[in-house]
Amino acid sequence: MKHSGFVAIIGRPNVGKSTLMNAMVGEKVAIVSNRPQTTRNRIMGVWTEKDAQLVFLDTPGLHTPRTRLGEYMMKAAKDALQGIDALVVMVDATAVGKQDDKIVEDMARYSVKKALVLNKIDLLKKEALLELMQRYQEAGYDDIVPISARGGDGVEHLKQLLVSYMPEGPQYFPGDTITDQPERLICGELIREKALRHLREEVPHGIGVEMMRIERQSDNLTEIHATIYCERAAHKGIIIGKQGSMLRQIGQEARADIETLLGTHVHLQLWVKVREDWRNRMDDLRTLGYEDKE
Ligand SMILES: Nc1nc2c(ncn2[C@@H]2O[C@H](COP(=O)(O)OP(=O)(O)OP(=O)(O)O)[C@@H](O)[C@H]2O)c(=O)[nH]1
Ligand SMILES: [Mg+2]
Repeated sequence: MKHSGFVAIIGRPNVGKSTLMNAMVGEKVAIVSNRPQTTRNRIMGVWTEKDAQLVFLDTPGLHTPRTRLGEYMMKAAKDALQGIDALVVMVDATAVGKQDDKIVEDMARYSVKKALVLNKIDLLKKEALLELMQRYQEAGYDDIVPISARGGDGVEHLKQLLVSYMPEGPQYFPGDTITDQPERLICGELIREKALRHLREEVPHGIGVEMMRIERQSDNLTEIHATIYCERAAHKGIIIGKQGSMLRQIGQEARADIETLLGTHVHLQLWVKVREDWRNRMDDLRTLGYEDKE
């Protein structure tokens, strides 16, 4: 192995960090949604070729936490910065604000190689992009890289740049590793993704998924039981929907993705449970996997 190392992806919620990591790895490793605070854990994604390996750490979007879950998320983001070889700081080029400037400034202090990535350029006029590049010229980054994580523009260029940032190092993971997340966790995340996709306003933030059971029944069938947590009785009604229509929709979409992931048919049973204020309760956070491993 010639070049290898760890790359953290940092930025405000919803800028496209998880989309970028998936694009880099070439597989869906982290869930994506247009709701802010989609990612709640540090998620690893690995890309390997003959003489290079990039280990990406996708992180929860930086924000001021209002719950214990939020605090856990911010700690996960901060912890990801330890021992990295390079940093990708990402902004949404169509919506740069004060919070982004603060993050860009704070992260400039890290003494590792750094790329400032301007994402979503597919939605941006050239003049606006040039202006933005000008604005960050003196921000202290090794490169400013405009990309469209979703469309693919600039992604390969960024990857090669990151490889060039890497020190000489070992192959940290076997060549076929793409993530550190167990299958069980990814299944839960896929269910949460579909819930986020269909739910509005404050409901998505209060969603959690507990995987109750995941069991191979045969070579070609997996049985999965999962519980969707929400914070209010009113939310439960919304999640279930008219005659169960919403829950059915979420279940169908999640099942399709899980079948692709596991390569078997899936029998998916979903329940909905109200747990008031679970985002502030340690026992619930632990049950849902939001727990410090140290
Ligand atoms: N138009 C456009 N949309 C994008 C691009 N990249 C990401 N998105 C969209 O932006 C939204 C947020 O993407 P995510 O990858 O979930 O963002 P994130 O930064 O991981 O968000 P958090 O996990 O909440 O911090 C999704 O709806 C994506 O489809 C892009 O290059 N162009
Ligand atoms: Mg994310």
